[in-house]
Amino acid sequence: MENIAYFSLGSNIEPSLQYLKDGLHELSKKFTCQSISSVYKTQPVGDTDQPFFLNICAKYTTSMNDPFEVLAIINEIETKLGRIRNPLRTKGPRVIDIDILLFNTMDIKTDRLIIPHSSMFERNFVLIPLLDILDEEKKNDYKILECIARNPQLIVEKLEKIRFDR
Ligand code: PH2
Ligand code: MG
Ligand code: MG
Repeated sequence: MENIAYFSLGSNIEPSLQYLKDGLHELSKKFTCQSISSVYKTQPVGDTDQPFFLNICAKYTTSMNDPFEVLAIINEIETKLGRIRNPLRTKGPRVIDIDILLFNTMDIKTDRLIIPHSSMFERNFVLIPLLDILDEEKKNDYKILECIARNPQLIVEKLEKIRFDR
């Protein structure tokens, strides 16, 4: 069976756009890319004293049924691209962050993985790119537009779309 995974990618260490492209390239080696949002330049949220981010969302299909297996691959890709975690500043600058937003219609809460992503509905830097690619039906199910309207205003600038090779 084909499983559908939506990912969020973010980078705020230069060259951010290249890190996003490299992230997509690595993801497409493991999963089948269906669509990629435009690139958005977004104001940092949470830990605000850091550079602007570039954020995108992407939809993939996969024969992997286990989201923990998907998580392990994502963590490998982050490490390969040079992600170093700072335990003293968990929301600080990063070369690449890849998060699983949705996996089919799965609803799980564990220590290592929460799906839908625990804070995605409060983050317009996730929801605005997601709106580009999310199936219409899911936009309604998750009330994405209502969530965006409810969230604090975010400075966002829409940039170009990344071309990708499958
Ligand atoms: N990621 C964070 C914290 N804050 N802000 C923006 N704009 N974009 C991000 O990807 C982001 C953030 C931690 O995951
Ligand atoms: Mg993450
Ligand atoms: Mg994150």
